[in-house]
Amino acid sequence: MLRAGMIRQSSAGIYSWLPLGLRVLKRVEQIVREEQDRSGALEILMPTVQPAELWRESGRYDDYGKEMLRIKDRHDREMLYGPTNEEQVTDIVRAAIKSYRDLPKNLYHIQWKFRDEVRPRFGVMRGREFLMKDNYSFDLDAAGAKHSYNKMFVAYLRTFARMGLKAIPMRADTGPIGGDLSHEFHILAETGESGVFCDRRWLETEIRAEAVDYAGDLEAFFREGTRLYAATDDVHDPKKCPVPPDELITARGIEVGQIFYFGPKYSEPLGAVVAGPDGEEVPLEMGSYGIGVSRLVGALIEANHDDAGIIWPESVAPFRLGLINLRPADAKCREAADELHGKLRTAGLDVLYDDRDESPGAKFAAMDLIGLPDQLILGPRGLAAGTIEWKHRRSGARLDLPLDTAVARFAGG
Ligand code: 5CA
Repeated sequence: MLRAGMIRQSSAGIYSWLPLGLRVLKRVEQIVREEQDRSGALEILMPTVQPAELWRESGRYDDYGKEMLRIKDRHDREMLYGPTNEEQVTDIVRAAIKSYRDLPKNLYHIQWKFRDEVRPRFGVMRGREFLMKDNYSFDLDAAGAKHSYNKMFVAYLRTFARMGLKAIPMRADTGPIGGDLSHEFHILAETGESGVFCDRRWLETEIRAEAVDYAGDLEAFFREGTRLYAATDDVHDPKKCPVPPDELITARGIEVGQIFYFGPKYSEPLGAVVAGPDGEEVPLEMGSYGIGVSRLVGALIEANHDDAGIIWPESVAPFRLGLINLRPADAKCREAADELHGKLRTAGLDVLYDDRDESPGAKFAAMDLIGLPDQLILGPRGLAAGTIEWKHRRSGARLDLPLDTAVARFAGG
């Protein structure tokens, strides 16, 4: 990411997102958003800086430890840079929702978080400041809360599949968020930070972004998605593992999301209650669900690269096409490349146009490193023959196309 000019480090675990990196981050964010919206979750935006009082109400102000960045404002009021938002969202809901008739609700935001990690590393994979999608579900009872959990289970599988990622749902520990039901979604990768265990059959199992009726019963879908054993090393117990050792894979994983069900853990201490159908007040049943949006950018590269650089899946690529003008100093080449660039853009294609005064070799290397799905390469020889070279980044396939068919080839497909 550094070499491709996507990000620049500001301090340990804190990065600026440069034009190319930001485009990918926004595309990842948009896929996450669309799948949240499709599931019926509502987007909000909560602040990054939160008052300490809220966290005192839940008891987490003291429990959270050094990972929480604590700050004081000019009036000496204790504040914090949010590492997560359970308290904040519960505060919103306790003020707004008083009756079971307003349930269920699922609120999400895509907002920067800060965790003062002991060892920030692997760039955006474990940062201190990072972008997370986090949402919070509110239900009247445990059955409703499980349905909300299942919805997110499905939405997560769809989200990652749309990015071309195979993220395996694994039983996981709940850590400082709490509760007793949790799954982490892991992409298997040698560079992954987490130790994971799973049934060998996961390797051949395809995860599809199926269309699902979120109002219907999702339990069958959940059971199917958890049929094969998969667990993180925090909860994996060799003595209790149902998979025989020779059918079990020990691997590394990148955790791109985690979902939690924790019932009334926050609603009870914060007094987020609703009147049930019989008029009795009950604390809300809650769950929370996170996706590491900025981490996903790194995870996508881990899953899609070769020695020359990144190979973006089309769904998240910063630009659909790269256009290289091999000879910008040549008037004919410049005219033809400028004209093609204009036509491609008019056809609605995102094009990265390299008309720099650099050697062809440097341009090829940069374009491969940046990893756009397709490249169009225009030079004097091709131009004389009325052709342009097309290179498919992933397969490496090259083909000379008639220049006048180049736009039609990529527009609308
Ligand atoms: N409140 C819950 C769910 S919303 C929560 O905070 N869950 S979490 O701790 O599991 O974080 C959600 C996701 O954020 C993780 O699955 C991971 O993908 C991402 N994440 C967590 N810590 C970092 C970090 N230091 N750098 C980058 N991404 C991170």
